[in-house]
Amino acid sequence: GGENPGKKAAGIAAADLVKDGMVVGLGTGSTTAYTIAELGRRVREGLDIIAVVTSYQSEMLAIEAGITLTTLAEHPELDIAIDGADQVDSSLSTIKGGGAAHTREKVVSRSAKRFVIVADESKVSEKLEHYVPIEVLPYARELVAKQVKELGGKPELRMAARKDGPVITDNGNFVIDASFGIIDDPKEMSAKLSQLTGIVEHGIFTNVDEVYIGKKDGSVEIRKL
Ligand code: DER
Repeated sequence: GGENPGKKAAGIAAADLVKDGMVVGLGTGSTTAYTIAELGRRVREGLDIIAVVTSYQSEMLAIEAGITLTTLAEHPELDIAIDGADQVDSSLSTIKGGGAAHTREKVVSRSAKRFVIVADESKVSEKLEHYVPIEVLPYARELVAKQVKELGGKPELRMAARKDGPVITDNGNFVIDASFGIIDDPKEMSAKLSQLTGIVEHGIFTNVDEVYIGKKDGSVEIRKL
């Protein structure tokens, strides 16, 4: 709860990348929420854009902001995608999925010419060590857990906070959070996780073009590959 000056600064700054005529991918989470609100303000002042969302959360925020929505089917090529992160390392490799939205987020990020992460400085780490969210078919949850253990990870089925039982994603699946400790080679880990049988998508993103890092004092550091 409460405003986070770093998230707000990063989220608003990234809105400057969105120009008239663009088709924008809108990510999920509390940092991107600032971007969505800012884009809504600029749309009211005449900015001409349409957007594709990545979750019910971003859809509700975009509708509230008055941003015209379209679908990925109608606009498979996006000009830019802006999204949050759980952790970003020094090579801009990123872990996402804290909001259980990473499957559509990854589809949108891969559909965009430019993929920008917005985050406060608490998300930045030399190496990735945050657990890796994995969207799994409920039917395959035990098989995925076993395979995660075989990779040296510790799997934990994500239970809901305000619903009995597990979190259910916007796609109707479960999430297993896999702790691996420090991930020295995110590309290698990403490839290994993509091989697992029964997963829908994992939360390691190695396709980030730039990161807007918001600081407590409201300043923003931009890191590019
Ligand atoms: O699920 C995600 O990857 C979201 O982008 C989310 O984890 C970002 O978190 P935030 O609320 O701190 O922006």
